[in-house]
Amino acid sequence: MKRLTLIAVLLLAAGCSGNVKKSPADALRRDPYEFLAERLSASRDGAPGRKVAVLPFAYTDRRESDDGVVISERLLTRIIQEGRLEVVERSLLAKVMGELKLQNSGVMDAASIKSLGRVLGVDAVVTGTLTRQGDGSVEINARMIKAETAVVLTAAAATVPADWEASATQPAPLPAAAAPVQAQPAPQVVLPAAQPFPGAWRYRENFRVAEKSGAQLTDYPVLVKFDSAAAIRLGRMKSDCSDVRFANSDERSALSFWLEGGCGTPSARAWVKLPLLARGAVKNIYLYYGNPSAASASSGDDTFLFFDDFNDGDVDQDRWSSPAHGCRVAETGGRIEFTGCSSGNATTKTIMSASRRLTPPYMVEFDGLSDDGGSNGMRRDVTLRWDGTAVGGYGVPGNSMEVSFYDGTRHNYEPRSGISQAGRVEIKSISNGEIRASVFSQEAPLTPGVWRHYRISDDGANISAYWDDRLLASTASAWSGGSSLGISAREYPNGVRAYYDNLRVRPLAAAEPDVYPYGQSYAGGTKRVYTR
Ligand SMILES: [Ca+2]
Ligand SMILES: [Ca+2]
Repeated sequence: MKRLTLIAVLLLAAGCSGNVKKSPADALRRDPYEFLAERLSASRDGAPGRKVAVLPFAYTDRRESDDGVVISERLLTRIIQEGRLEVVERSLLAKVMGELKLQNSGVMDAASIKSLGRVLGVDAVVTGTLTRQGDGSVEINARMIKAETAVVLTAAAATVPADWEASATQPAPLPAAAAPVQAQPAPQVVLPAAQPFPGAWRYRENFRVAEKSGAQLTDYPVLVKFDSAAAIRLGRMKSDCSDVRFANSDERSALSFWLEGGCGTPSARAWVKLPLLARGAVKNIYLYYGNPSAASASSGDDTFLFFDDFNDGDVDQDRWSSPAHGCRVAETGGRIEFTGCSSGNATTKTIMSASRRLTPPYMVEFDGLSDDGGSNGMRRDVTLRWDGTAVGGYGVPGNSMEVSFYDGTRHNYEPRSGISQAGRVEIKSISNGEIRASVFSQEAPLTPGVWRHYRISDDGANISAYWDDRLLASTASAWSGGSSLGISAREYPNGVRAYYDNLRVRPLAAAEPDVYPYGQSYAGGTKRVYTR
């Protein structure tokens, strides 16, 4: 009945509009989200530019699902594209809903809508309910509600295919050909064995991941920051974070992750690999903890395309080969050390080559340290798109792109054809050992003995270098050589040691997914105690 009423409202509105806009039938054949956005944006009440909040939609049968978040997110995007309404940013909405202790149920009483409207300063909120149809599609009933009075201003209905469901079900391990991605009637698949959660884990926090690049991402690590300080202080998490686990949107399937650091701080950093993040999807993932008998499951090898934490004291032959050796390389103290690579102004160069082939787009990240034993400093080179050959007395990569970071204390030192200065980055195109093009960027002199974080992104067209998350230099490159990755270091003039640690390579999307805590308690997300 209700649905019929809404459709009647819709048809009436269309019939009365009197202009030559497309009929609802035409609109429905177009894009259902666009159709809804157009209807809601065209609400009679209020002037253009009205500010609205789009709440997560929910199923009428109250089943637990990500679907409402995906749908409201898509609708929000279309409303923005429609350009007639101002929309509250999602993270602000989540924060305010958390502070007001409002359920994300999609159905809200008048008082809640009024208080939400006041706090957010919006004129109206968009809410909606979902009904799963027999063919697996989802019927959306959306309403625009005036915040001041909680009166429904307009309503519209549409049916959409559940085309995001691949992201909510099981990992699709490798090529799409082998993975049935037909829409299933329900995303809440109960999985058989080997699903450890919740089991002995007593606490969990809910995070959401929003796909932002417009492409389907597979085996994609995302950075999840969580408040380990509070959880440890309350005795809920082990002090070494070894009981930390992550689960996919089914709340059960374990996700590979690597704990980068920050255990014991309010901003612990974990990279969590999502088997599949559908285009435009917003999905739940869960952080579990509170299992005193759990041992660490953090694994960089399982999370990244290529990884080395240099922790076991041996340079791993299955990870690295050394096509050009000139100085000592050793794993020591949980990092890899380059030392004795030069004497006076003469430099030699060691290149370690990753055994795994890597093709853009990807992101290389590592931590770097230079000790303070030298009078000048250390140059650190990362070679990308390398054909694997080394030429010249110093083992220069034959054909490649190379990013060099200069860690040191002295300016205006020229050891070679290029200009080496403290605190510089250089991106070079190298052809048969000759530098063809070079981009420099100046940075303040570094403090030796301090670990810094380095990133190099290669999206296939541009190579960009970062220090401590700050972009320093970027250059377009037409070079499409090999797929080897090399690392090296050389000192000026002598006595300096250079270190790499936590080197990893991950796939790179055109835009990183957004990861944010989601729940009633904004600081730290929702903590659920499992009672058994
Ligand atoms: Ca090793
Ligand atoms: Ca290490």
